[in-house]
Amino acid sequence: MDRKTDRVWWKEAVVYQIYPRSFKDGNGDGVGDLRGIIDNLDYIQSLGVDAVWLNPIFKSPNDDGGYDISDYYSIQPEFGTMQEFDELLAGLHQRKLKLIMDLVLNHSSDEHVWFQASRKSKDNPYRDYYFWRPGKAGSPPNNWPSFFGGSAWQLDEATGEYYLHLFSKKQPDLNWENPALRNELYQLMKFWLEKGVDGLRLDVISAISKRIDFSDTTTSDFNETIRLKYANGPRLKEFIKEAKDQVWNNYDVLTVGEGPGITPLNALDYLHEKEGLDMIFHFGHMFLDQGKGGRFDPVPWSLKDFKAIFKTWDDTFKDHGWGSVFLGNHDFPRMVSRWGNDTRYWSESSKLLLTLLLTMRGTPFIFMGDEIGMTNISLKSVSESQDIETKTGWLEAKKIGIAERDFLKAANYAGRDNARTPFQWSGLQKAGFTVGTPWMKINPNHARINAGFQDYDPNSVLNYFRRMVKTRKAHPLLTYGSYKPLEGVVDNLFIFLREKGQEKLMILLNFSNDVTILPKEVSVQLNTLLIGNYPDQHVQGELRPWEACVYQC
Ligand code: ISL
Ligand code: CA
Repeated sequence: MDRKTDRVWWKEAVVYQIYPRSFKDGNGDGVGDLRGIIDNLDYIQSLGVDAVWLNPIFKSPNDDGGYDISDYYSIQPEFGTMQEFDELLAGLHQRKLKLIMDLVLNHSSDEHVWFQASRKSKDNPYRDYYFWRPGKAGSPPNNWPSFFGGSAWQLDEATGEYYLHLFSKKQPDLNWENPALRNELYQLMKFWLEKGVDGLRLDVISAISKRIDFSDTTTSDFNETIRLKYANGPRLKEFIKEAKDQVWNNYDVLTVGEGPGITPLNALDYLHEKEGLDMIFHFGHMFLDQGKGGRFDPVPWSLKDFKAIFKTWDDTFKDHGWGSVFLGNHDFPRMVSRWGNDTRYWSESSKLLLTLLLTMRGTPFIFMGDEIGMTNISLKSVSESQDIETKTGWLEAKKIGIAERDFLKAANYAGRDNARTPFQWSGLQKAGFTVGTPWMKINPNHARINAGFQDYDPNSVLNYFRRMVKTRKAHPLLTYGSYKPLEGVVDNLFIFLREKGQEKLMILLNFSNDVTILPKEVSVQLNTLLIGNYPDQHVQGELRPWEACVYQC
């Protein structure tokens, strides 16, 4: 039984992702916080979005941007108080906005009381809340690499054993094999759902079932190691089903799982109305420009491959399950810098990418700042990075003799700092983000790119985004209609049809700096232009550089 045609809020929603540390500082300490979000709920509502996905706001030593939780029941003090959380949730609900929280259940912080107890002794009742193994002749138990460089195992002197951490050594992996641990996680999820939270984004959910033989990885391709060794473990479906039975089925809650390593061939294993997740984030397109060395080994990408991945994933979800669509988030560079042209065609390509997000089949997730076309930042040295993945990536690169200049080039193209620069509210100093010293470098281009200016400019990226959201809402076929890409068009054009009943829309995107002639068989179908990203009328028969058009056929 599948609810492909059922109408549910999260299929019709446009979701806006907020990275709280960088959205707005409400108390002048240079760090974004809940007060800053509360004070800008009207701005969020003005976007026309339906839900907010908040990156983790739980107590954390902030080793990995809050993805290292030391207390699942309290708010990160820098972000505010539980009262402010309640105020934020009420403020969202008053505006008919839903809240999706980001829960990290694959690992905790090493400062969590569970881990503090677990490491005390081999027979501590909490020992098996984590994975402890003896080393092998003075080496780690196996050759698994961490996402953040080095081994995925850390020797703990107190008991002379290693503990597993797929991410940083301050993020020990939780042992889902242990039912007592699973029950603790179910309890904490109920705590937040009882408060009225509408959705959960489940961090690295694809990795919660470990292959406890811990056999070595046999590939040097890190994304293959994720797929074969970390993700898709033997009990993954079982654990998701149990969480569904124990918790999620008792609430009207959206569950969207972050699924590195999940592929089109097995994605549906994890999605099910009664026994699985509602959606996953898949990373097919997000690894397109990553070479064998992973994030800091960028390689050219092609629109041909990009289109093929969208087709493959749309095929995966066309009859069962439901897709999510995103082009950026807190883990990836800014979409206009990565997929568009953030110099000469900055405005056109920002709008083109927003058009793709809002006309593609699947629930669109818009990363804060992309609605105003925020771009990558250029770090002058690795020491300016605030991201553990870049800092440890540099340590690894140095070991193999890569020059800082070369590593920095890769980090400025692909690093996560790009997505974490403070939101650019105004052209004033510090971009209207804070009156204090910002925790992270602010992009100097905020003088030109900011929400304040764009709010008043009818042709701004921001107002185009607002119009594009309204267009999506006005045409339910953009939610529930079919998806059919045009094959055989020239490589720099991405053209696809959305159809439902008698209505048919064609979306035409020119991913290039060149004026491109439209094939005859396309032009003859074009009737009324619903929306386009050039202020003046569309020239029949061609697409201008980075031109996006949505036509009624
Ligand atoms: O797969 C990846 C490597 O390029 C990234 O998408 C990412 O590191 C991975 O998917 C897990 O991301 C999530 O968990 C991490 C945290 O650092 C990320 O911010 C979070 O999105 C560990 O909690
Ligand atoms: Ca603050």
